[in-house]
Amino acid sequence: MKKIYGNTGGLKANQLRRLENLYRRRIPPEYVISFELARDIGRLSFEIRRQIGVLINRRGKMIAVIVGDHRKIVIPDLRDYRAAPGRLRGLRCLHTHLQKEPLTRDDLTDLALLRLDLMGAIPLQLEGRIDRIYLSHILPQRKNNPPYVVMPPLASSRLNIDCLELIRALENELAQETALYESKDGRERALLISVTTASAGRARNSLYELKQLADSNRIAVVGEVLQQRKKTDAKFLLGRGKLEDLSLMVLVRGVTLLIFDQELNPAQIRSITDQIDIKVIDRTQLILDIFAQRARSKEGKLQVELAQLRYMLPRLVAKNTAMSRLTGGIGGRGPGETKLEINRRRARDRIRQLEKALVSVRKQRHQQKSKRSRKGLPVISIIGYTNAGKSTLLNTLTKSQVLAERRLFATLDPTSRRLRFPRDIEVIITDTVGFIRDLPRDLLVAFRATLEELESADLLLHVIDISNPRFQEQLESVEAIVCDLNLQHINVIRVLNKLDRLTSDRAHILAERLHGIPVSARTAATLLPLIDEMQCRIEVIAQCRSAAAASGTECQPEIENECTRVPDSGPAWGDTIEN
Ligand SMILES: Nc1nc2c(ncn2[C@@H]2O[C@H](COP(=O)(O)OP(=O)(O)OP(=O)(O)O)[C@@H](O)[C@H]2O)c(=O)[nH]1
Ligand SMILES: [Mg+2]
Repeated sequence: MKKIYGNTGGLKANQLRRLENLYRRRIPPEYVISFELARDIGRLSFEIRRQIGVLINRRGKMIAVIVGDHRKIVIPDLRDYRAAPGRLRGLRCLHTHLQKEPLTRDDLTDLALLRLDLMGAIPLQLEGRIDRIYLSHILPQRKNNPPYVVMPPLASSRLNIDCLELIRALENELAQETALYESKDGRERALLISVTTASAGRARNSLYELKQLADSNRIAVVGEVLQQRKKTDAKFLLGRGKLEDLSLMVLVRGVTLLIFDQELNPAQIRSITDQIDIKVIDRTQLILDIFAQRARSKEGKLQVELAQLRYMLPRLVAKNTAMSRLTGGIGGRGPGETKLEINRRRARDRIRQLEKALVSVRKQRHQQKSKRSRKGLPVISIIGYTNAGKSTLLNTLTKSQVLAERRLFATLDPTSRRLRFPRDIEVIITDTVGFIRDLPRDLLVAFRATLEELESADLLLHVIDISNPRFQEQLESVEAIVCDLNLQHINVIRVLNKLDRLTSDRAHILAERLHGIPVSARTAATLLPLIDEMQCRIEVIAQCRSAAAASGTECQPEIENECTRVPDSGPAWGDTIEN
């Protein structure tokens, strides 16, 4: 027995049988629907006073028979008929309209959202007779608004419209359009979306950072959508109209992934994926994914997988299909071994397993750490927003070759180097993972190894990229994380980096305002005032320590900003260095 979808309650046995018989009908490929079929559906629909809809594939086979109410039908889940990027669904929908009305807004929205080949309405005339059909199709041209056209009404005697040819022509046009956006390298093609109550400026800045994160993850960004709302809707993040636009962009630009700048709750993810059949992730998941790819140490890898699973667990909705879309990770990379079809129970088991594994890895690390001697050398840790130039600073200071790149989170695992100051003081200097605004809590925990190193630092160098228009916000984020990690008792020098990108006046003003030392981490000569300052602070700390050791008390050097001075003639200020 074939399933009749929708509102079949109260129908008589013979009506149900006639509905079921519709599955036996075949439509010749050149016809949008045969006159006989349209006529029979019309009669039955008139009789039961409900709309009747049919979904027909390109071979003219009946895929679904749907019964609605007097105003609408609800198209069933079409996930088994996935549309490839840049293609239509391969199904057309035709349904009756009892009030003789032409295509409604809902019909056209469904056409666009579901990427149907065609959407048609069969208005019923007197006694359920039919005399015409309204048809519409997607119009795959850029800058086209709305994204569909309604064709002139078709007389019921002229339903031979070379239907298959029409659909093929549409898809060809679509393919040409998509080719404009196509990337041949198999990268994910993402649309970045921000739905926000924040100011446009703030939202744009945030989207810009999201783009950098996507770039860092080798994702091709094919478009950005910003929607400002008075207040956000807990259930539907986006309005239906916006979803419709998105759906078309997905279609035309061959988008494979939607990335939201805002954290999505499970209901929101569901409401989006119910409408657009595509992988959806948010900023946190993007960051987690970057970390998953870059983590090198065993502990780092375990931590990131744990963070990913913990983040996803509440988002694993009951439906299996949605799960696979959510947990696929980017580019089909699932977290660790657990690939696509992961379910809650397995996720929980894996979480427990990871937690256990971590305990033992940590134990080992602590044992090794106690073996590794620092010979009592003072430790300076470089911290700062991602991409601020921390690794570059470490390299220039210690003449080493730590990876420094124009991508976010180039560094994940900490690196330590020895550094000897001119006044013959030796220190250990460590480079750390970069911070970022709204760093997911689980990730902070994930980098405990790095962050534990920070706890034992004697001095923090907070590197700030003052050439970045958002440096103030970044500085505040880093300081908030420093407080969060309980590190505020450690002495900090603010290092104002990339001064080569600023005029010397501007650098001077910022140095005064922020009580920091301007440098260009790429150029050794600009680091002299910083080295001076570091030496000065370390000396004070060393003195304090030896005094404390002698008296058996704890060393609490009160040197906050004591040594900080703005160099009046820093070398090479304002010199431009090639990027
Ligand atoms: N113009 C200029 N660019 C710089 C300077 N210092 C670093 N950069 C560039 O900034 C980018 C990021 O530098 P990194 O040293 O990798 O930054 P990071 O803070 O270690 O970044 P993550 O490890 O990703 O958190 C690289 O392209 C550097 O070449 C500078 O003084 N001037
Ligand atoms: Mg780095």
